[in-house]
Amino acid sequence: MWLIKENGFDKEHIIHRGNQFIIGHMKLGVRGTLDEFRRAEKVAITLPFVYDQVGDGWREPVNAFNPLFSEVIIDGKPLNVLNGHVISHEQTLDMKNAVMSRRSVIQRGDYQVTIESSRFVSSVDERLIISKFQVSIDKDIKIVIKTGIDIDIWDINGKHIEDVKLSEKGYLKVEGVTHEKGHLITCLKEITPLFENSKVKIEKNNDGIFYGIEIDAKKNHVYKFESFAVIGVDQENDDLENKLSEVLHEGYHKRLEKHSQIWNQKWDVSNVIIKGDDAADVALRYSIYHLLLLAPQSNSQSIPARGISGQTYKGAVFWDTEIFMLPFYLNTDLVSAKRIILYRIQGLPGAKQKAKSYGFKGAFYAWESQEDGFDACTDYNVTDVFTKRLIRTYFKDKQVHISGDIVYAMKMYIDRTKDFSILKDGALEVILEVARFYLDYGHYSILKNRFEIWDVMGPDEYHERVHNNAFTNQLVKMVFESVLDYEEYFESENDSYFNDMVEKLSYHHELELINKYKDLVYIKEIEDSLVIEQFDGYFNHKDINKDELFKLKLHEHEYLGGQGLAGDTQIIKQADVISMLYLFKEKYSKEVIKNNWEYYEPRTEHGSTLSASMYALTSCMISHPDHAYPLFMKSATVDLTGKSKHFAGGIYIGGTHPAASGGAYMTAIFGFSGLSFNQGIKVNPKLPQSFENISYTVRDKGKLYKVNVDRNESKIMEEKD
Ligand code: IFM
Repeated sequence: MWLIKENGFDKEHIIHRGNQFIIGHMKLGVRGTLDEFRRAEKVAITLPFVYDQVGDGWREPVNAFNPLFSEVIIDGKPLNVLNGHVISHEQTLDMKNAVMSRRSVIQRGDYQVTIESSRFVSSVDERLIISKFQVSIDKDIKIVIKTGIDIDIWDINGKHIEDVKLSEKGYLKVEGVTHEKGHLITCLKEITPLFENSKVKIEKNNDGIFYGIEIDAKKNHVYKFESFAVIGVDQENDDLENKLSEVLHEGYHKRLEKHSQIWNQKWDVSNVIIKGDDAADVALRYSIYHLLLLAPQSNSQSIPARGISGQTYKGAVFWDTEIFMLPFYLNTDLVSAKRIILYRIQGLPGAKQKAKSYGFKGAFYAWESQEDGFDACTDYNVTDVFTKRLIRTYFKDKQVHISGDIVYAMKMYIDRTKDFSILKDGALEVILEVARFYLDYGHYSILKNRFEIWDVMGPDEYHERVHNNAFTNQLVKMVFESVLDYEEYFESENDSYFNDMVEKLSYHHELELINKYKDLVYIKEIEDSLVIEQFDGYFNHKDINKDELFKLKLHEHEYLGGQGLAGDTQIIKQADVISMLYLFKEKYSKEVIKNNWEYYEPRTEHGSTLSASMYALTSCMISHPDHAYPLFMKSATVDLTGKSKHFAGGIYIGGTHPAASGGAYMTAIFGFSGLSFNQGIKVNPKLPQSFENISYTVRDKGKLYKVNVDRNESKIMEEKD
């Protein structure tokens, strides 16, 4: 099943459909809005990793001009799904080819208009958006098709593009510069009208530049055109004109063929087929579709937490990418996996700068990372819904686990690929600087003879400024151990690189401390109940039932963390100890995992879409795939159903959820099929009731394998690459 289809039109679903039907790639994110939609309907052509800040507003990615705008005007008034009587409406995403289409039949007075369109963002030429549009009416009538470049852009903290110039040069052109860094953004558009006897006028106004094509439409005749647009940033603008004329010459279908070939190649190595459960099969494919859209396109790109779906979360990269998405790329696309790592290597100066700004040594990575590792997170990231005042949050300054997550990812990359060269590409320096940061941030307690890490926030963001978060402390230990492991690696290779780096970074003292503390990092005890306390004193918090707590809410979007309702209770926002148990599974028994699962799951809000998959994965580890199944489906369907938080406090946080997509993939592959690489490639299936079979392709150490997991028999076969 390759199609996602929605029938019927409901204004309430406009924002969600924009996310659900997204197309594009890491250079151009095109929300799944309709041709006639404008800023009010949250149309966005997002330019990932091109950021801008206006005044004190949040720094966010720039939304470009919209060349996909087209509408039909009859009797002097636009006729569209928003103002006409919608007889039928269908929106489709063809995941195989990454093409979005719509078909709407709209009635006004005594006539019905049928509008159809399709669009794709070329995966061959990354600056190109291609579409086709057609209209027919069941009556002879004069119509105007208005199509052009809309410049009235939806921005959350904009207006980001200034000095906008409109021109017509045999094609439509709009250019403008961004406010902060003066990036030149250009958009060219041309159409090839495939109908005759029309008059074309050019309209230029505050909304943009448009062709108005006047047609004496004949009953049931189809009027159609193809539209080609190129969007460039800075030096990419140099050959936009050539690109446009080249593509005009080739046309929609030829370009689609080339684009589809690339998508089909991507699917060849990444598709997963679930037999026996169509809903799971399509939901997982949809998750993979998102991960394919989001493959970084250069070494200075990683993956923002809301993908390419707009400006929420400031278009920034969080730990989501390393912990929840990287495993997909390690299995299917090593170029992207490496880029995810290189992005953090490039972010090292930013991370050192951040550590310094707080008075620490080493590298403290950005909680919300933009270009060059700049931290876009603010100290006041949430608004109080009652008073409209900003609430002090501690994501930026206390979620120190981010640096350890990055080292964890580097280690994962090296373990899976055996590509130790990444250490020389900068990963070793990152690891050393992260360890240096933790040495400085934590402290050795003489009385307790242990290394403790105080005043942090774990993945559960509701509990602020806690001591010895189990998750964070395990990561710190892992970072210290990694330093020594890589020291040993270079020694075994007779390579002086490690020692040279120690010299270069004046790291002798740190190395001594790491040797001293690596076995003294305080790892939270396993209690008699086999449960691990999330942080010092967590068990003393009020043990209230989740539903009871929610009943106390006075506002749907009120913030529960910090001083909010959950702050002094045991209700947690998202998997915390459970995430630690998944990441460090080799250190804990099944019994411990089971007891912690049973303790923490009822106390977890799953208020972040990162949460469900960690519970699903650990559920498989304790042989409860049927408990994992609903959590897997929750992760895999979040952007299909739109069932996620759209507000935190008063702040809009909607968009797509690639960490949930990655988590769903991980659950299917590592959970249900039980894939592991530790002792060669192996599976240990734990299929939920509804699955008959799961099959997929996976790369490991330069080889490609076809894995087929059945209830009775599993096969892993090497394939030709
Ligand atoms: O990184 C997450 C965080 O763990 C919870 N809030 C949302 C962030 C972005 O997805």
